[in-house]
Amino acid sequence: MGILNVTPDSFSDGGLFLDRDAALRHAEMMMEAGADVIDIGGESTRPGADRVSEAEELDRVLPVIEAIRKRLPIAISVDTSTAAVMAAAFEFNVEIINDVRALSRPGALAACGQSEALLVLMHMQGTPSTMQDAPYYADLFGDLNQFFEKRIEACGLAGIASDRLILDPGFGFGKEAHHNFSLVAGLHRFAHHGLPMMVGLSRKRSIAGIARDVIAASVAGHLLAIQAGASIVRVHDVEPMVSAINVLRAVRECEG
Ligand code: 9MG
Repeated sequence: MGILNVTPDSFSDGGLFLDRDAALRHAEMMMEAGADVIDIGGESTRPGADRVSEAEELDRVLPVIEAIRKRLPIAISVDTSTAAVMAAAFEFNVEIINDVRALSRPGALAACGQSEALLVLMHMQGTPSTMQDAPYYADLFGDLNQFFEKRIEACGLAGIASDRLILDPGFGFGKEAHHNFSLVAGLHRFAHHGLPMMVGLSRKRSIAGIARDVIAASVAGHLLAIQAGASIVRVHDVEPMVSAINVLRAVRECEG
């Protein structure tokens, strides 16, 4: 999954893709590099980020969704927590809603219940403005598993079938580096939910904090996550990620 942030303050790409044509070109580049999905987001979720208005988020993402849908043969994911944005995105038959708040904002469950899109339920402790203020877990895997159970149950009550759900531990969302790396190592401990898992480590602080080459380090982290059970990786740098996945596939094909 290639990341397309259409925010002015995104921590990794500095809002390069606010302009619709630049966004389209970048999406096309990621598609040509091998991305299967483009994840379009108009509300920054970096630590300390403020909320944007619904109108502003719609203004940022809708023209880009429309342009990509018209011009590129690629699946679209929309990174949003806002029910009105979800509803508007469904008019373009987007394939995935990627919600870092796991459909907890008012109206989100109901909006998604009206669609057939796949839904990413991500774990976050706190909110983007406070989440990195000394995050603490009494039982990291127990807390996340309980969270996933509750959100899967809430989806079921809203009439959303569990085969539409994807789980994401939310690297960097209310987690210290040691939490993030423990989650990569223990990703299999979420496998009993029987749902696909997605991860996003791309250029995040825990990665940048231990490596001079943040792109190589992101690829390595994602590859380890795939080995541990992830089936979707959300990345800025598609080409090196796809190259690494090709090697993994070749090795797996030759496994005895
Ligand atoms: C929007 N966004 C930023 N980081 C993310 C992550 O790790 N997972 C998901 N699902 N979305 C993310």
